Order: sequence, then C-alpha cells, then structure tokens
Amino acid sequence: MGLFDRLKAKLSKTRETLSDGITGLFRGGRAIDAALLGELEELLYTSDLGPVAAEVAQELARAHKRGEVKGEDDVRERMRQVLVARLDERGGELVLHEHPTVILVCGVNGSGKTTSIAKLGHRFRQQNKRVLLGACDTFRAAAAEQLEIWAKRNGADIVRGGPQADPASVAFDAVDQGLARDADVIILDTAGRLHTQKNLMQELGKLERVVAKRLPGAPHEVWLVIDATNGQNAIRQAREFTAAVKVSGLIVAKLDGTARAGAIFTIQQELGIPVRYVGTGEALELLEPFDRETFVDALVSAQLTH
Ligand SMILES: Nc1nc2c(ncn2[C@@H]2O[C@H](COP(=O)(O)OP(=O)(O)OP(=O)(O)O)[C@@H](O)[C@H]2O)c(=O)[nH]1
Ligand SMILES: [Mg+2]
Repeated sequence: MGLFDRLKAKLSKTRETLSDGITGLFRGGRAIDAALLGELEELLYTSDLGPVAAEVAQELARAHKRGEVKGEDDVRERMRQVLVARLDERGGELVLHEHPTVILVCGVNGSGKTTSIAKLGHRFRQQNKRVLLGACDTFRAAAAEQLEIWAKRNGADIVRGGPQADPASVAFDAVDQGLARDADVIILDTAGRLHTQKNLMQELGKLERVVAKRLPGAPHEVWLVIDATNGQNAIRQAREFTAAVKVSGLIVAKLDGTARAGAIFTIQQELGIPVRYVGTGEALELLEPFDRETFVDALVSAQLTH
C-alpha cells in the first residue's frame, strides 16, 4: 500500500463525510445549483473546515457561473485546488541541517506528545541517525518509562531526571549529553499543560531559554502536538502555545480517529505554522510526513475501484 492509499484508509472517517458525501450529492445525475452548493458547504462544515467551508463553496459557485465547473469531477478537482492552496507548502519531513538538531515538543495533556516522539525517534533511527531523547516530563513518571522502553528497543539514548526534577535541568542535561555523545537529533518530551495554566506556560519558555544557554541557536525546532479529534478547539490552545514559545511546526496526532480532519485547514490558516507530521494510529510506524497534495487527495478524491 502506497502512502496515498494508507492515508486514505486512515482518514476514512473524514472521507466518509466529505468524499462519500460528494458522491451522494450527485446521485441520480443531479445538476449543480445553489441548493447543491449549499449542501456541499454543509459537508465541509461537518468535516470541521470552519471558515474555509464557505470560501470553498463561494469559489465553486463563481467557477460554476463562469461555466468552468460542470459536474462532479470538476467539483472535486476545483475543491482539490482550492484546498491545496490553503495549506502551507513548507513542512513535511524534517531535514537535519544542524548537528545536533534539537526539537522541543509541547502540547496540552494527552495530545500525543510522547507517542509522537517515540515515532519520530523510530523514524530517525531508521534513517541511521543517532537519537537522544530527553524525558523532561518529570511530572508523570510513566512518561519517562514509556520513552525508555521505546529507546532501549530501538537503540536511542535517553536522559532522565530524578523524580520531580526540574524539567529545565533535564533539558539542559539532555542537550549536554547529546553534544558529548555526538547525537544527530535530540528530542525533548515535556509534560502536558493546559493553555490556561500560566505558570506552566512560562515554564515552557524557561525550558527554551535553558536549552539555548547550553547550545546557542537551540532548540532549532519547537513542535506543538495537536490532537486532531479536538477539531476547532485545538486552535485556541495553539494560539496560547505560540504566545509562550516559538512554535515552528505542528504534529497533528490521532488523525485516524476523527471525522473532523478538516480542522487542519483552519489551524494552518489561523496560525501560519506548517504541519510536519501526522499521526495515524498508535503503532510506532504510524507517523507520516505531511504532504498537502496527498492529504487533500485523500480527503476529496473519488472512491477508487480496485
Ligand atoms: N489512534 C491514535 N492514538 C494516538 C495517536 N497518537 C497518540 N495516541 C494515543 O493517545 C494517548 C495519549 O498519548 P501520549 O503520547 O501519552 O500523549 P501525551 O501528549 O504525551 O500525554 P501527556 O504526557 O499525559 O500530556 C495514548 O493512548 C496514545 O496511544 C495517533 O496518532 N492515533
Ligand atoms: Mg507524555
């Protein structure tokens, strides 16, 4: 199964609304009119495209008026173009330009940070990179254990602090050890925090500064992990994180479990931060570099008959 088919299968919940919904609209050879376009806009809303839904519907109405969009295939193609243009072309697989590259990972409780870090580590190990993980979530002992089990299995290094250690000191040690051991990439896991917890948000800023003290220019990347099942709610959370740290990329986890994958469009539009990877399941290999064409195709292309 290629990347496209795999993503299509994982996005089945959103596809059922969107792609299958479009098929339904045109059933019985129905012609395009205002009513059909209205129903199409509703499908887009249901998939959590937010304000982008109306923009797509308006563009389709205009194109229909000009005679450029005549039937189902045209609708899908025009939607595809409009939606692709809404997504950031940056993003996708990280190329490790710095040695070591330090990635700080943050997000609200349970968004998928630790799992995504294990998956990232797995991915970099498969590229034969030296990986060091920093377990800066000292709040939950299980988080460090979760990382350690994975690290042992895959030949990554890990730096842990004692119970209730200062997360910033663990981050400092992790970067220090990474430099000493010639790591290619250092990934720092942090405790989940709510965007409303001001002191915890400040702690994140401190982590960023301490890392820069040990290695000027680091962290090179700050990634926010978003739970796709939160849909539009993720946007407000994301805004608070971008106020506290210099978020440079997004990981959208749990894309497999939601009918609202369309939220990615609003998130991109509102935040202007590229999506690096998407998580499509709990297993270690279920992390895909984000590609906007593949993503949009997976959402709106017609069901292929195999
Ligand atoms: N289906 C699915 N589940 C996922 C994905 N990513 C993470 N999970 C699950 O989401 C739950 C939370 O994942 P964690 O990685 O522990 O989340 P976290 O952000 O580290 O959580 P805290 O450290 O407690 O804030 C776990 O049950 C994971 O297996 C994904 O892409 N798809
Ligand atoms: Mg965690």
